[in-house]
Amino acid sequence: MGLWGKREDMLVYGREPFNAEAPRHVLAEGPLTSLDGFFSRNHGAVPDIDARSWRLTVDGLVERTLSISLEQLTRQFAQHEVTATLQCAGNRRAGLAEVAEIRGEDPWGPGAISTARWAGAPLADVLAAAKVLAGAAHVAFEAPDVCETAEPPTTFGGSIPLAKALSGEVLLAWQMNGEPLPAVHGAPVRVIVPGWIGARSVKWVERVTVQTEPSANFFQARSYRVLPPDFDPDLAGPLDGISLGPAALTTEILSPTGMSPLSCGPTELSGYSFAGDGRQVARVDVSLDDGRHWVQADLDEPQSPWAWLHWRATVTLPSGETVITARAWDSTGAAQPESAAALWNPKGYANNSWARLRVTCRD
Ligand SMILES: Nc1nc2c(c(=O)[nH]1)N[C@H]1C(S)=C(S)[C@@H](COP(=O)(O)O)O[C@H]1N2
Ligand SMILES: [Mo]
Repeated sequence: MGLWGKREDMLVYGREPFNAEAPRHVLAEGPLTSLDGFFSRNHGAVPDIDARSWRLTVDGLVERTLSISLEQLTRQFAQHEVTATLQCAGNRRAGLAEVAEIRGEDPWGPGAISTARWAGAPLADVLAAAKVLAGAAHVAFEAPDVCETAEPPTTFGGSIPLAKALSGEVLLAWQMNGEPLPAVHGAPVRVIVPGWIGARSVKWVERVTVQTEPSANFFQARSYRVLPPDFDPDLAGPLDGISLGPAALTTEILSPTGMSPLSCGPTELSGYSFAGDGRQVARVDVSLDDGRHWVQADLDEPQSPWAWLHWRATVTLPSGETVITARAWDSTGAAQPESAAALWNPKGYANNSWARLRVTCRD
């Protein structure tokens, strides 16, 4: 077994902070990702938290400030389950790095995305117990892990608008696929914000603050923002660029993997598509001629409105080299953008351009 209980074949970008994604064939295995293949994205060392002394503070614009133990959280609030896909804003960054250099960020492939069945208390129920006061607009989360590479070093945090926080799908989760939440995924309790970039699903959460403004934490105010292409991220000030929230519609090809030559003829392609907050994947097309002709893929039934779906299509691959292209449409009629070049941004976020995979076939 690898680090943090992960598979040996994970692609590990760093041991501490631990950052790793599964190879394509693991993501293709099914609608839920096994715990040992679930990607992990960390900005600091995994904190050592004693679940017995852990407490969650709920404060800010609330009538009653709460301090909740794990036992109180799990016993006094009804347990809800949500199957949700978690995707890092840096998923598929490698496609942007091919366009132009991206400094200081890991070149994630298609695997900074995974899906689990999360169980926990709806954040809305906990906020109802604290009674949110008038004027509240955002809910901020704080965790104790420290990112040493931030300027200056800082703990991790972020926020979501109050409307999202009060929607039933946002959880304070203590279980993942029926198991207690593993340490690397935020034990004892993490936030799960379905449909939003992974950074808002704060792990090891210790404090929930209801406030008028978004979180001033580095990871909300300065990082996870789409900067204009000509901005130097080191010189960008707080609130420069566009703050990322709801995830962008995206697609990847998982099979074939592009690693070894194929035999020509009918070949089954498969992959994932994920639509993000409040939208559904409505159609997936594949092309063998870079989008001049498209074939519609068959879609698997998604496990929930918050989960990716897998799709498959059979195409006849010609001899030699072919670039397979795939793109999705969502329930609003929007499609993915064609090129990574058009989306390039200095921190390499939100690459949701068409998936492209080069394969070679032999007769
Ligand atoms: N406390 C804390 N929460 C965090 C992070 C972190 O570094 N510290 N990383 C965030 C990011 S950027 C992502 S993509 C997800 C990754 O969750 P995972 O490691 O469970 O896959 O956690 C988010 N929550
Ligand atoms: Mo992320």
